[in-house]
Amino acid sequence: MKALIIVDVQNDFLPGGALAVKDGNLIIPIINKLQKKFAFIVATQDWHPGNHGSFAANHPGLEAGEFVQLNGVKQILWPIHCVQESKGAEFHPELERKNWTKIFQKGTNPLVDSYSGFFDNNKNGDTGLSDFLKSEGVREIYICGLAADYCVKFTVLDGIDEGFTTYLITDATKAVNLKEGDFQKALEDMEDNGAILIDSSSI
Ligand code: VGL
Ligand code: ZN
Repeated sequence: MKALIIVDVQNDFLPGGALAVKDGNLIIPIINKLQKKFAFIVATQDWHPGNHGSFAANHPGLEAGEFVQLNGVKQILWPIHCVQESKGAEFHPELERKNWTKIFQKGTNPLVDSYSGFFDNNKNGDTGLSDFLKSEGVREIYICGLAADYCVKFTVLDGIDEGFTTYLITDATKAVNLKEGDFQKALEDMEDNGAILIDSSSI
């Protein structure tokens, strides 16, 4: 069976949000249309406590875009975003949610960031997504959402590692692009590791 995984389509990653992805809103109608093609849909939600170690504000003297060591892992600092129960952490109101089977929250441990919807960045914490998909008989996963060069990419890479046939829906994702070319580089990383790049029109 195939599943659609919608990654982090939350207010803070959309125009006007704390960590806005340019044109992120343009993928919402594409994702809503895609959802009609899937009987099995899950979503991930970036869900940080206020004291999260990835927030620049929690490292006095440092700014977003700078790096720290967080529990032995190199961590880029972000503006405060997707704080649990905040408006910014909510899914965009135009995102259709009525057919979702389950939501997987990530980034809840203040000591480690979690880009992937499967595991946190040091691969200790497990959201349960892999076991859940496997227990439901899912073998192929189709991934879309935000952001292509962070959470989408790492969800794709872990999906491949977990043995799923993994598709990245290229027109249903947008990148943060901290550096020019990051989107293209993320696409290449995913493809080099075995992801199948596909346009939503061919699903
Ligand atoms: C994300 C940066 C920090 C994402 C989450 O969803 O791509 N990026 N937290
Ligand atoms: Zn985050």
